[in-house]
Amino acid sequence: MADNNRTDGQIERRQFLKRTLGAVGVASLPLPISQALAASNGSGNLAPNVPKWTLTQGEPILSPPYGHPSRFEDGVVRTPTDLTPTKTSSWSFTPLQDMNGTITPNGLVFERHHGGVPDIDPDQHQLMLHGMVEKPIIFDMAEIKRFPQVSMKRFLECSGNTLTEWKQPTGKTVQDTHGLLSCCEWTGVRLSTLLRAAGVRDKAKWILAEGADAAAMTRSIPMEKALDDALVVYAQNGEALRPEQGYPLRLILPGFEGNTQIKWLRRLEVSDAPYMTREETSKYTDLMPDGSARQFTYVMEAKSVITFPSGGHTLPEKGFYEIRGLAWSGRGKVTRVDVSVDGGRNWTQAKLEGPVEPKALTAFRLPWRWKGGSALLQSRAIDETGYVQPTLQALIDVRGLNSVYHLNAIQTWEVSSDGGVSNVHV
Ligand SMILES: Nc1nc2c(c(=O)[nH]1)N[C@H]1C(S)=C(S)[C@@H](COP(=O)(O)O)O[C@H]1N2
Ligand SMILES: [Mo]
Repeated sequence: MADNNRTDGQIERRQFLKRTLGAVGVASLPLPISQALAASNGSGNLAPNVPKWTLTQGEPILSPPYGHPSRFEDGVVRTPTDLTPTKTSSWSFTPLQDMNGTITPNGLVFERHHGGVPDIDPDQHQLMLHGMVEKPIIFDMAEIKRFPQVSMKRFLECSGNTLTEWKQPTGKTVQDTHGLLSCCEWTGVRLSTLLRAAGVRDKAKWILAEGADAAAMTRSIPMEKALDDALVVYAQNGEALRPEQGYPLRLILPGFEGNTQIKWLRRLEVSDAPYMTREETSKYTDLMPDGSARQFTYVMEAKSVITFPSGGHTLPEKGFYEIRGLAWSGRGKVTRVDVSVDGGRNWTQAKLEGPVEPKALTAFRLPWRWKGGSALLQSRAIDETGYVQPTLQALIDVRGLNSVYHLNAIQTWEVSSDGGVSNVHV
C-alpha cells in the first residue's frame, strides 16, 4: 500500500468515494475529513461550498399547522392488504423496516377493521357500563376524562400477524410478514377504576366489550384481565386516538391478541360467563391436529423479528452492519434476544435497548461483519417466564398446519452472495 504510486492511490480513493458518497449504502462509514474535503473540491455541499438550502431563509412556521414528515420520507407508509379491501374486512401493515426505536408514529400504526372506520362525534359518543353491577352508568367523554389518568407503552399485535408464513415463505418484506404490529404510549383510565365506580357484583367473571362500528365487534374479556392492566384509552402517543385506532375511545388489553382490544368502545356488560360471540367461536380459535380447537387464546406469546437487514434490503458490500430488530411478549418483559447468522446453529446474545418495559416492543441490536456469501439471519426472543420463541418446525409439531392465527415462530432472512435479502424457510 505504502508503495502505491500517486495515480493508483487517487484512482483507488476516487472509486471508494464514488461508491461511498454516490450510492450512500448503509455500509458507508464516515470519511476522514481530509478525504471528505478533497471530494468536495469544486462541487458538493461540504465546506467551503455552501449548499443551496443554506443560501436562503427557510419558512418561518410550517403550514398546515399540523406537522408532517419531510417530503423526502413520503415512501414510508402503511401498505394495504394485497387482497381487495372491502367495507367488511380491511387491513394495512406498519412499515417495520423503516421504524427506528420502538414507538410507532400514529400515521403508521397498522389497521384492522371488520366494518370500516366510523366517523364518530366525540360529543355524542357514550360508554354504557351495565350487567352484574350495583350501579349501571353511562359515561360521556368528558366524564371518562375526569378519572385519574394513566399512560403505558404497550404493543398491539393482530393474532393474524404472520399468518401467510405457515406453509411457505410468502411475504417479501418484514412489513408483509410482521406488519400487523405496532407499539404506542396509550393514555386513558384503568378499566378497574370504571368498574369500581359501578360496583362489580361478587359472581361476575366476564365482561362483554362492544364497538360502535358497523361490525359492532364484541369479545368476552376475563374479569381477571379487566382488574389487572386493562385500559380504556382516548389517546395514543400524546394526541387523541386516530379514527382508525378507535377514536374517541377504545379498550387496550396489554399483551392480548389485537382482536380483543375493541375500538370505538360503546358498551361493557358484566356477566358470570363468556358470551361466545362470533369472534371467539367461528373466528379467532385455533384448530389443533386432533380436531379440537383452542379457544380464548388471548395472550400473544414471545416473538421477535430482524427488521434490518430484512426482506427487500440489499447489502451494498461486505463489511460492518448492525443487525437490528424488535422483540415482544404478551406475558411480560423480554429478557433476552439471541441472533444467529447461520440458520440457528450458533447464537449470540444481542444488546437490548433499556429500560425494557413489559408487553412493549423492545429493540435489540448486534454488530455483524458480513463476509460475503450466503448468511441465514434469525432472532429468538426469551421472556421473563423463561419461554423461548420456537422454530417454525417446533411450532408446527405442536399446532399442526390447520390453524391460522398465533404464528410466533422464528423468522429467517437469507442474505445471498449478491447482497440481496429474502424471506426463506430453513
Ligand atoms: N370495534 C372494533 N374493534 C376492533 C376491530 C374492529 O374491526 N372493530 N378489529 C380488531 C382487530 S382484529 C385488531 S387486530 C385490532 C387492530 O387495532 P388497530 O386497527 O388500531 O391496529 O383492533 C380490534 N378491535
Ligand atoms: Mo386482528
